[in-house]
Amino acid sequence: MTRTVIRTCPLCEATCGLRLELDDADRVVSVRGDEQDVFSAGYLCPKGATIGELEADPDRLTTPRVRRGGRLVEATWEEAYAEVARRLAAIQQQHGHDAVALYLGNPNVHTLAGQLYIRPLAKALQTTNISSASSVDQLPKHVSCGHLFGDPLAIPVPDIDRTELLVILGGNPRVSNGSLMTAPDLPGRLTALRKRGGRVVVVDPVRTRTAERADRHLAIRPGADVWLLLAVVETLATEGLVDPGAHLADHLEGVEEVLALAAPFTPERVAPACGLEPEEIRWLAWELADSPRAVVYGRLGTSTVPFGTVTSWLVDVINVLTGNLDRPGGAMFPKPAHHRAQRRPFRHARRHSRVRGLPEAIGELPVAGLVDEMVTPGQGQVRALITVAGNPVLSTPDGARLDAALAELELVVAVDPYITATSRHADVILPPPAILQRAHYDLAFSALAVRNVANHSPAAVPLAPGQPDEWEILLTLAAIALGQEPPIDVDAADAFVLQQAIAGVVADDDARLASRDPEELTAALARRRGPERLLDLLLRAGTYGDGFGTHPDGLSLAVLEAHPHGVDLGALTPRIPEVLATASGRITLAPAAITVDLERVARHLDDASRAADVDDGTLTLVGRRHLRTNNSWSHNVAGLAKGQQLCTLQLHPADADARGLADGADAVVRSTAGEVTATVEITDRLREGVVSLPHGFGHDLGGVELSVARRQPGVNSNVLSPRTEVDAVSGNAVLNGIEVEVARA
Ligand SMILES: Nc1nc2c(c(=O)[nH]1)N[C@H]1C(S)=C(S)[C@@H](COP(=O)(O)OP(=O)(O)OC[C@H]3O[C@@H](n4cnc5c(=O)[nH]c(N)nc54)[C@H](O)[C@@H]3O)O[C@H]1N2
Ligand SMILES: Nc1nc2c(c(=O)[nH]1)N[C@H]1C(S)=C(S)[C@@H](COP(=O)(O)OP(=O)(O)OC[C@H]3O[C@@H](n4cnc5c(=O)[nH]c(N)nc54)[C@H](O)[C@@H]3O)O[C@H]1N2
Ligand code: SF4
Ligand SMILES: [Mo]
Repeated sequence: MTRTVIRTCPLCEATCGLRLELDDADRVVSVRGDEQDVFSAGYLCPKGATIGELEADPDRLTTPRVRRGGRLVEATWEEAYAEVARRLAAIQQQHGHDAVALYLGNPNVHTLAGQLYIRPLAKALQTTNISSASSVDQLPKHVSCGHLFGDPLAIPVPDIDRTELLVILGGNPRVSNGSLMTAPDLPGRLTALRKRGGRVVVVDPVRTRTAERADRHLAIRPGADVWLLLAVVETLATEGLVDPGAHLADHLEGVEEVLALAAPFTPERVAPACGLEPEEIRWLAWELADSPRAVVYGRLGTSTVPFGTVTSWLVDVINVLTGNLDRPGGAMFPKPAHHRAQRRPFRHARRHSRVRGLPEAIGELPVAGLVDEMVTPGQGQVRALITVAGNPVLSTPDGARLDAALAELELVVAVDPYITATSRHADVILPPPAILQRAHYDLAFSALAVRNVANHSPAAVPLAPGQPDEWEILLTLAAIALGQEPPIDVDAADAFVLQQAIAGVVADDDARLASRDPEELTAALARRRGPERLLDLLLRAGTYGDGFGTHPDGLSLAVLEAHPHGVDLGALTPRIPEVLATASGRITLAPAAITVDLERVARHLDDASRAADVDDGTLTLVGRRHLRTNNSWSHNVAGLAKGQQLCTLQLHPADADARGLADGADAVVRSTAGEVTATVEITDRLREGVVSLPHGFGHDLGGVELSVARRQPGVNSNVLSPRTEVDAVSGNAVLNGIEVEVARA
């Protein structure tokens, strides 16, 4: 006998609906795309298709590990928590709270535990040393939107289903399935866009899958988008093409200032540094101005670069100047179902990291500075690290140095299902349950989706007796961090979290539950616990919510449970007035915190223009993703690995020739940070002078327990990323556009 389970795939931002068949032992026997899913309509990628294999992976931990005599041995939950309590308290007492750092990895944005219970843990730790995968990813976008719109989470997304021109910079959605743009079946949506007469332009040093199926590909030099976009603004200004539209008239300031700032960046001046023709740049500006509905979209290749924040800002500046912000077919703000607290005007750099003075943003410090906090003695030196769903040794800059620093820490605790390059250093590993054992709702991605959608997946498989859910692990750690002795009363801790959440919604004038009686709400939520109870509250308090009775047709978790394929809340609608949280109440198009960096932008332009004329033998390294990978943790799924070597150093034929490198040969790649030896793959997809290596590999370090991944371990590309190279405004790591030398091994 099998049973059918409908749930959302949590593996990437696309949020596809899955239709799983489970046997009597709760094993996944088949996976299909859920054709009735209101958003994904049956789409499925290879990762979703192999989710059963991931769930059944024998290397996935189901019980904690504790280090005894140098080895990570199995332990009970009681033993593991006791070990954390004993050692954490000692470090906090002796060295203070900042001695314990917290690193939060990418899957936290894909779990309810990560979205709802990290904050209590972070607060309980009382440390300023909090970093996350955001600062090797989209932090510049949070900072630019924070300054533009007053809210770092107000990120406009391309209205891909209605646009007529989509300009993609530094993104490869046909492979990544989209990011900061939740849209299941992006390949299908891009094809549909072109079928209805729309066009896709891709700006990327590599002829990616997305680029080869686009109407035009501009093979820019890595890191040069900032100049390209400034020249687009300059062209719009000099040719009288600036027209933000009447809909923004009362909500916008700083246009003239931006135009003045862009004036020096003419297409002629920036073209050599961009590696493009001035006419190509003008063409792009004209197309954006001419198309009735157009949108510029920038992703990883515009973010993990030296001018990540300025570039991310310019993307939205151009959407504003061409009249495409907050308009159908342009860049629009999703309206998710859950309640979000009202924001005060965004501020960043409220404090700085101890050693390198890197700025705080969205409550965290850039992870590029973490290793320095560990190895530099002094008050506040980091002596312990807690990772939750992260693998910073493979994902963050200067991986080898971080790896060495982790080995020296007094305590490492990893909340992770695997023994990875990072968690191999752990003294205690606390494994979360499998995906199907947990409830799932996309709090993060419903706020980035190209349609307003709500979709909940209850747990499909029970937890084992005594096995905690991930939110219980996080709350237990929080209580331990506050000095409580395990066993921890998780329900009591959770009651406190709920009271805080209720206090937040009743105090919010805009929430459906403003001024309601907290006790009444608590009573109404009594039959649930944990993240589902919080989620129910947030849904009922949200703009589509039932308000606990005031809007009987509104949403609640019960409504979503009755709609396993999701609830479609419609196409995106204009909503700029309610989005804006700036001090002036307007879009601040020329925020000083960002424009201050333009002086550096100009200086680097002159350097880059000069460098464009000389060939000093160095190459520029960029990253890439593959349809069958998910950062560092998909490589243990045999059905995805399929024996094919994915971690190759791609090189243009001319660059390979110049170095006497043949396809399949070993090449040494060297940067100022380190060196790796990788297998050469020659391809003319790359712009000459550019080489590419994917990240997330390097699974052959001692102690890593990933038996499938170890067979094709690949190399850690982040050994090459210098931790000293960051986007100055946000502190985000530079992972694309790294200078390297390549030679025969
Ligand atoms: N050179 C280079 N470096 C990059 C990038 C690049 O393009 N180039 N990309 C960057 C980007 S965009 C990102 S987001 C980061 C990712 O950086 P990280 O988040 O640090 O790395 P991941 O590989 O996503 O590791 C996720 C970890 O979480 C564990 N995990 C999976 N599911 C769960 C769960 O439900 N709960 C818990 N507790 N753990 C879980 C996995 O076993 C794995 O160890 O890497 C960045 N690094
Ligand atoms: N299959 C798969 N899907 C994934 C992931 C995965 O690991 N595998 N990871 C997920 C995560 S965490 C994220 S954040 C997203 C990322 O989603 P995307 O940003 O769409 O993915 P990338 O493939 O990293 O695309 C970055 C592109 O930028 C280009 N690039 C590099 N430098 C520059 C530059 O200076 N300028 C320009 N214009 N382009 C440049 C690269 O050649 C590359 O094509 O993908 C998500 N989806
Ligand atoms: S595209 Fe993303 S969400 Fe959809 S099946 Fe693949 S991994 Fe899952
Ligand atoms: Mo990411």
